[in-house]
Amino acid sequence: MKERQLHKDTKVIHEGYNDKDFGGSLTVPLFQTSTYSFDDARQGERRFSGEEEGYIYSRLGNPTVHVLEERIASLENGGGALAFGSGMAAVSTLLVHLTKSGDHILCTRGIYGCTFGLLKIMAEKYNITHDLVQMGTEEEIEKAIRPETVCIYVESPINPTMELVDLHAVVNVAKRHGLRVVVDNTFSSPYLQNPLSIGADFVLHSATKYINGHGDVIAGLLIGKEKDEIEKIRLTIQKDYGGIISPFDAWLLIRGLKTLPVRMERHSSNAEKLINYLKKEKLVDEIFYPFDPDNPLYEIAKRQMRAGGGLISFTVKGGKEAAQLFLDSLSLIKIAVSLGDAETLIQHPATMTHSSVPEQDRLQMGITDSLIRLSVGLEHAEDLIADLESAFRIVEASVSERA
Ligand code: LCS
Repeated sequence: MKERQLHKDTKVIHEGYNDKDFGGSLTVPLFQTSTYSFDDARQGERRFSGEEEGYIYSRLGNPTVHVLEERIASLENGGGALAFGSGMAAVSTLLVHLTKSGDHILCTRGIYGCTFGLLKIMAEKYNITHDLVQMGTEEEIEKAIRPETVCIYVESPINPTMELVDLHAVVNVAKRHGLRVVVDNTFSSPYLQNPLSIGADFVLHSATKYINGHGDVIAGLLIGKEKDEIEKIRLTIQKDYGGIISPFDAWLLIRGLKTLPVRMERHSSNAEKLINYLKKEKLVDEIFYPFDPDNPLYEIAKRQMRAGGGLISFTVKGGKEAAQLFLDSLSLIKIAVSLGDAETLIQHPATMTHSSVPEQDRLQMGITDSLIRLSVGLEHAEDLIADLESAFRIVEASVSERA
């Protein structure tokens, strides 16, 4: 009988785990151990030489982490996956794997602030250079490729501007030039977008965000098209740089992941209600949301994403002062970086997540002092709208007082 492909909603709960292998334990057991004893010295020798499969030491592999890796690989339609102690550990491990001194990385014109910081370190210390470019068309991408370019590094939607990049266009160009494509899929989660299915080679996640979903873990995931390459990274850069996840954090991610589809549906429907409200607010200038029919890139969003997700960016009239007063005037919505949690979080990218990016680069990324990023949580939309509304009215009163 042909094996039927399970839906993602089922895979997040069952993939990569057979309870019968673990005494019928319904949930995945937590293997909180640093090492594993061998039956005898010869077995230790065989495990180290690769002659015999089995666990050696938890930096090289752990049964709880293994279930998480199998599950996420399947959800992203990949051949294999690795779990890390942070999203940045996943990003840095992959970029070290893909590059050597003299190479060049082509990036979307916006990237997360610490990824920008990592690229700066790589340029200054190891002569691995990069360019941040707008990837609006295939021609635009093609023009930016240099003889030394080895990979295209993409965020879509881009943190924090929510600008979209056409993944099909990126993959087309990369194929013509023999370049690897890396997509940081943090903002979409594997439920809304699967870049490997479009032709990317690697997908990254800050699992701190939607994958965990509960604001209590820092973690990263890397998924690759080819299992062999992922296993090579496991036994070289991940092993020797050592940015692995703890078994307990992997266990929490397995728990969080089970509700990813229902959470993403709710994040998306809440966000749509909030943009409908924000569109009517006179203190709001521009709104950036993938599934907004007024978004000029809506067609791209529909082609590569299942729904818009929970992140909205918008600009407020009155610049930094108004933006900060707006944040300070909220009560239910928390002022915090991070995203993808049950709680709605709001932040000011210019002075928070992207404050380490020099002003000129920041402005080129589209991060002005008026930009605010909202991570819409799972609360009732009416309560969130009421909180936003009362904060806007405080800002309005302050502006008219000064006028
Ligand atoms: N990639 C993206 C797109 C991110 O947004 C982040 C973190 C990372 C990678 C790094 O992941 P981490 O090491 O924190 O798990 N983004 C954050 C943000 O926007 N606010 O706080 C952290």
